[in-house]
Amino acid sequence: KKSRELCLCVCVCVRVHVYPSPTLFQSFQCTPWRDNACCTANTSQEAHNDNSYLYNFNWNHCGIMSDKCKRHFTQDTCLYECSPNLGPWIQPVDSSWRKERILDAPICKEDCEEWWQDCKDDLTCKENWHKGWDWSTGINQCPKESLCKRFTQVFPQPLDLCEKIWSRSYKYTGHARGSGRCIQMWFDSGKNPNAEVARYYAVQM
Ligand code: FOL
Repeated sequence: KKSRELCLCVCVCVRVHVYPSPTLFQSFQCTPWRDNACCTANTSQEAHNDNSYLYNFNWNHCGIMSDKCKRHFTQDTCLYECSPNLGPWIQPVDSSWRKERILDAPICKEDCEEWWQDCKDDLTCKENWHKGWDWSTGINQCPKESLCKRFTQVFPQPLDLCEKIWSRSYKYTGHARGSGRCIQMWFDSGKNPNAEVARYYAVQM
């Protein structure tokens, strides 16, 4: 009983400090976007769930994905769904599940490298996670011919992960976090560095 009360106390404290906004908009890893976001509170919550209604996507298609790896996919979902700064890289597409995509958004070197490092010990059966799954059970499973391998076998370098996994949503850049030349997946609430990056590339393009 005591430990339950302690847990409740911790949860309440976290809420008070992390979500001061009366609307409780956003959740956990999507909070950096809470002041200006393209996603709803519902979507930001769903971004944290396995097999969320967003795309019914199963991260655990080759055994349970480690937490340290999954947090990068959650962060990617927050950026993809919530960022108001991806305009220069939005392209129209004609597919069954979306009318627009992002193409070649210049992801910061460190964000890509840390994602790759933290997923090194995890397994996957596919290089492009957008296409070719077996959806017969309603969630994506590895197709018969695709064996589970280490991420490092499927994605030898960080560039391979960031560029190939979502069909070139991202372009790997040599640019560093804070340079104003690359999109950051991770940043602290209240100082979104990606607005300046979008402005820079919008002028260039
Ligand atoms: N993150 C980023 N950065 N870019 C993205 O484009 C992105 N997309 C998703 C999640 N995070 C992203 C969405 N993921 C299917 C598979 C994955 C997915 C959405 C949909 C899917 O239904 N694939 C079918 C083909 C569907 C079709 O192309 O018509 C399949 O064959 O597996």
